Amino acid sequence: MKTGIIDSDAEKIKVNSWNEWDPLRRVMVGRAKGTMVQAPEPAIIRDWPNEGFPKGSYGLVPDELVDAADEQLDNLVKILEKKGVKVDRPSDFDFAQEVSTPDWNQKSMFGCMPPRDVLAVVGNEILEATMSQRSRWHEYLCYRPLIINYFKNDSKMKWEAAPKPRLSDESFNKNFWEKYEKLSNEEKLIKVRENDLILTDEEPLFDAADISRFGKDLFVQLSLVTNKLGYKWIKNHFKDHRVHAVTFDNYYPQHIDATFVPLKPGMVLHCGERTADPELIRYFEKNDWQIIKAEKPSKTYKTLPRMSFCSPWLSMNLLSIDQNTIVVEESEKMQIEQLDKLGFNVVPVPFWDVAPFGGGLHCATVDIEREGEMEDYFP
Ligand code: DAV
Repeated sequence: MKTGIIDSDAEKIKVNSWNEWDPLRRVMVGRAKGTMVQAPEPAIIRDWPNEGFPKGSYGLVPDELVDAADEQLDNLVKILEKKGVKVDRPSDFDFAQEVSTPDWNQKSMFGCMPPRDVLAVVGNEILEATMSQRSRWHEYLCYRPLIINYFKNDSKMKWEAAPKPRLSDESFNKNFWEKYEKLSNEEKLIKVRENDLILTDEEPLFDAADISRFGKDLFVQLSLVTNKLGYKWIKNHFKDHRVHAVTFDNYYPQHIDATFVPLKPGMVLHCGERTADPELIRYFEKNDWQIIKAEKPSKTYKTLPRMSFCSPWLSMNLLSIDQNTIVVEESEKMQIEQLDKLGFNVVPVPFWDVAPFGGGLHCATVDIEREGEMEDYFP
């Protein structure tokens, strides 16, 4: 099995990443190949009749989409390598397999994109998230060869897996989607604020991409894929951190990294359309952080790529190479110009073809090593 790690650099591996902005040394980049349109399950509805995937059907994402995405992922790898960043890629895996646990049977898995959803790197620890979709229950397996290699070659690395969830019917609110779609926007936001969404609090559930790392402070978004018990588990697990639960005015919250994105100490990019908890804003302002309202995305919901289930706000789903250098999708001209004016050196990279596989530049990557230690940016 190809793991992307060659023996000569094995001894140099050091899992260490405390925030989203310190100088990047090693990163994992996902793959599109093998990704499935997920078979039906309580957590999600996929319905793309014009693409040959009407509700209830499932199967491999069409080759032309896969090839376009893999080309952009490979191109990102080259750019990162040129900048001296080590890049690791997950293994091939047959996601078309039917999988089961004692509680359920699921006709397909999903893919090895986006790794950010599955793996949280907090300091010297790699934490495998519970995930909250049956099709993603086994997804950690495609990252395991890399994780085992890191573990073998890093004397300090901590490796954890959050409790594997059962994801039985009790973990999901019955007929949630049907009822939710009938609510007014105001009613939806009340539910979002209370995290009364698809997931029940039967057991802890979270995706790693709902965690945003600011040194000693971790912000965890309660969302469609992260419940209150998931937050509680994260809070109790990271004892040396201050762990905050946050919500935003977002009708379909899923992952914090297109909503509230740190750029460097003292500066965070916020999707203005998604109002934050006043308490969160106060916390940042009290500590003299600048909250920058992100510029408009280049796309609208109508012009998103085929089969994409993300929002146009992938425009602010960035990957920082260091405090001054940020990789941004190349067609996001207004976002690029804004960052440019703020003094950042922007590296434009074509990446919208990756969206149908679950995200942008931040989603598609997991930083394994950045320089730096844990610092308190909210003293
Ligand atoms: O707001 O469109 C994007 C992040 C998906 N991992 C959004 C979520």
